[in-house]
Amino acid sequence: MKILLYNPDNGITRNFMPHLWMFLLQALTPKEHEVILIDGNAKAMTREELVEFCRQENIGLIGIGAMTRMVARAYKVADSLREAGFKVVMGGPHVTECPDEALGRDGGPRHADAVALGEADETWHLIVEDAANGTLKEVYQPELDAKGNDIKPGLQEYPHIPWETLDLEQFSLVPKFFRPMLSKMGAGWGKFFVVPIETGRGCPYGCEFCTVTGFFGDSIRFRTNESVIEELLRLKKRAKEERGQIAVFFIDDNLAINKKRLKVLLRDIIAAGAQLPWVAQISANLLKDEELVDLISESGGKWIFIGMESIDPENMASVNKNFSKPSDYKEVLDRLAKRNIYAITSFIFGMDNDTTGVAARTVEQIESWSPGLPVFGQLTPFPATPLYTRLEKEGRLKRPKHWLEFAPFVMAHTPLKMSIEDAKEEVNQAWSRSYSPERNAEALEMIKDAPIEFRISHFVARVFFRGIYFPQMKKREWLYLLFQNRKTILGLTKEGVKTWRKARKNKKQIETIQQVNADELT
Ligand code: B12
Ligand code: SF4
Repeated sequence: MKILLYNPDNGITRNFMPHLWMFLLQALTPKEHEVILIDGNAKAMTREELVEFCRQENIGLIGIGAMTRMVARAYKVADSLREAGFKVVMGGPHVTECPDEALGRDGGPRHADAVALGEADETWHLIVEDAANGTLKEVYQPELDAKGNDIKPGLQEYPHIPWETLDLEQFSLVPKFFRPMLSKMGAGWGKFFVVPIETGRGCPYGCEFCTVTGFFGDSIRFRTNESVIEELLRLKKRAKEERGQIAVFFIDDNLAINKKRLKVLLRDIIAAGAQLPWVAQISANLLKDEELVDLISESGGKWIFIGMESIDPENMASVNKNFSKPSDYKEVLDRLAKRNIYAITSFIFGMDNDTTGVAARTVEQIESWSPGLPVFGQLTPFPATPLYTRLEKEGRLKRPKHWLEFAPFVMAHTPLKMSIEDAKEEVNQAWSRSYSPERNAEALEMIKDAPIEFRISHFVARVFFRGIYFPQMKKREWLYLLFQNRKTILGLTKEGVKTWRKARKNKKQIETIQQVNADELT
């Protein structure tokens, strides 16, 4: 049987990183079946085109995964495919939280023939077998323990994802028109992929707005260090062979949740020479350890995503995230920046103690810290989170099924001290100010003593991150952006060329000395 795994596009950015679930399920599919992957973020297709594709390929089962944010799109795609007679199974966080919605048991239309609840590592092969035998059931769920909770898959036996041979072309982050020029630079920058790798699952912190503790559970499970390192080494080899760049996103929700274990993993990565540039999510409270930050740096850590949420401790308490202290943020970022590691700092507006002006107040503080890449969003009640339940009880949900009428950056409930429109405006202001050409120049000035390669990568990251809120897809948009930042680009280019010439001169001098020494010896 041929199986299509499909991830709908997120409606904002086209291209960032492949979704791990697709590659994982592909690797877990019994070998007699063929699996095709399509990520709508990288390969845009209309619903008609997708139906036609499935007809031509004679697809026997379609698996669709989606976060809450893109579930409405996922339902539309599923509807078109089911109308054309294909069998659709849906999985992922949203349908786990709202299975009745996907199955049409809540009075709404039905979108899926079957749903996979929770982690599907151990149920996927059953779904495939049942679909192949024409006996697909409605609900697939992991086995339950004595307390009625899902038995979570252990990650000690992790499947082999063949990153070394997979066609990743659709995920290259380098715009096509830059590729010929960039492939000649240094070790080669004609292709740049970010690849997701998980080293563990689960987070016990239970922040009020987060689905992770509910979905993956509060017991943390890890892969073996050997299996993570083996995956890294294969990626490293591929990057070298293709004269491109591969960075890794360790997608664990809190990579340092067990600091002792992370330190051992990072030491093992260093010992095996498996370093690739990497980014990961780590909460601020776990980044106070100098030894850990040293190891992060030595093992290739470049960017750390930190869910800072708010600079107001009252807000942090209101979402059960008291363990992360705004008063620590500056010190944490400075500690990272000392090692040329920068932070992606995530903030949420529209919390209960936020008032208008929160963007200006927050950005002012951010600008006084070592520069990073701030990202801004609004508080969103995802289904099955404690936040959703609280707001529902308080009668504050304006759009209880906000995902069915998805509106970017529009809150689904009214914050206590500002309006929904205010919150949207605050988010907009924070993005515009943080990624303006002036701010980009200022951020680079703040790290002027860092080696040029770090400053270039910082600038490039800023230009890409801006795209989360202001997507730049077309050549014209890119050129305009580069024009706006021309002073910074010119400065970096001049210095880059100077450094490169100096390095080339030094190399020549060393070669001449070596030649002279060799001549004298013969
Ligand atoms: C990596 C990641 C991202 C990446 C993008 C996704 C990517 N390309 O991988 C980035 C950083 C861009 C991102 C952004 C966002 N993310 Co995110 N992200 C994650 C993260 C950390 C890992 C995802 C992952 O790969 N997990 C590992 C895989 C193995 O797990 P999985 O995807 O759940 O898949 C398993 C099962 O769900 C199931 N399954 C999944 N799909 C399917 C499909 C079928 C057919 C079947 C049978 C089974 C199945 O099988 C898999 C194996 O067991 C998760 C948290 C987490 N730990 O999952 C949050 C998470 C998915 N993100 C979340 C959110 C909210 C967001 C944002 C909306 C945040 C924001 N406010 O901006 C944005 C929106 C993204 C956008 N614009 O598209 C929420 C989603 C909650 C929800 N109910 O939708 C999560 C769960 C985190 C959280 N704090 O609650 N994210
Ligand atoms: S620390 Fe991160 S992953 Fe863990 S519960 Fe809080 S927001 Fe979710």
